[in-house]
Amino acid sequence: MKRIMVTGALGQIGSELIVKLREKYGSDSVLAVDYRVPDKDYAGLFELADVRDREALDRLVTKYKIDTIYHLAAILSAKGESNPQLAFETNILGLYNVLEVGLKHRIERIIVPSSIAVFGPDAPKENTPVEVALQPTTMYGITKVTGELLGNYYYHRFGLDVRGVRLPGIISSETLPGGGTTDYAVEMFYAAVKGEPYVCFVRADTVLPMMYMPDCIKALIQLAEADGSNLRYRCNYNVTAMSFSAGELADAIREFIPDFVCEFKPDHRQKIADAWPRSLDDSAAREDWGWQPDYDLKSMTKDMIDKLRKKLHPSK
Ligand code: NAD
Ligand code: AKB
Repeated sequence: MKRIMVTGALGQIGSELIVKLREKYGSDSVLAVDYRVPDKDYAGLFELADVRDREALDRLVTKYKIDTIYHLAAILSAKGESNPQLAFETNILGLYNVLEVGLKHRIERIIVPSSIAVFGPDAPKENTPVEVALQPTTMYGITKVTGELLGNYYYHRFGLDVRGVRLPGIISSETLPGGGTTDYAVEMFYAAVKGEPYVCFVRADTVLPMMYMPDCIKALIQLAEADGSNLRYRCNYNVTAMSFSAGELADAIREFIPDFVCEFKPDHRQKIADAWPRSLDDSAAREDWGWQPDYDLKSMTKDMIDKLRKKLHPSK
């Protein structure tokens, strides 16, 4: 029986990853951990812990005999720029604690998502390769580069099986995003389905790589289960599904909700978006562990709108 712990389990990705892992491995095999108190109707194993507290993590790994950790607890790009010290402590010290506890208990596998935020403004914008100089200009990006390097180090130095993908912006209907630069893509859908206008915080011509949540969950679990001997990289696989501009997203939504009104008023987050790639080369993930996304802009837009209509207007 697998014994999986997911940190940051109440977040945008964690809340949906937990459901999939529980379907796959059984409810009793998956422990959700976060430092926020869940809703009172939260179902399944849950423990409160701060990833900056190594002893707390150690206690949980011992108590539940954990063999696999999906480490998702983090502070994302926009929130990280408003509190860089918190981003450093959470993302770097939190990961260091997870790796040290993993090493102490000889955990079988640790999965740590990285991000397109590892790339800086000097990296090629189109079809950005895995191996390129990483010179991020945000604290979030700096913590993500450090996370990749630490994961690689623990693998090569200690044989700890750490793996990770560089995720693009993730779009989902279940849990709102937690303070990133790509949040506009999710917020646009919510506004459109509520029948409200939306003021987008990046320019209409801002293009970023994106992915729908079912593909994100698929990528994380597929990499976790991949044959390690096929992996050329450990913590820095590029993965992507689609690239579109903020204006193209508004147009795609208008195919289903024709009267949706979207204005574009860039704020401080424009600079972060401008420093990131417009598209990624994810051929290594496709070759090494069979990565293949299921959703494109059109199929994602339809599914997002169907799901949000049911969630926000259940009686219609
Ligand atoms: P999120 O902000 O939605 O959720 C993070 C969760 O971590 C929250 O529930 C928060 O309460 C928890 N958390 C924060 N600090 C903590 C601490 N000290 N101790 C315990 N829990 C803590 O983030 P997400 O979007 O679910 O991202 C998960 C991972 O995926 C992160 O590593 C992020 O960098 C990466 N990622 C996300 C995206 C995206 O678009 N969502 C894109 C690229 C990479
Ligand atoms: C963010 O915008 O910070 C995240 C990410 C791409 O890492 N969504």
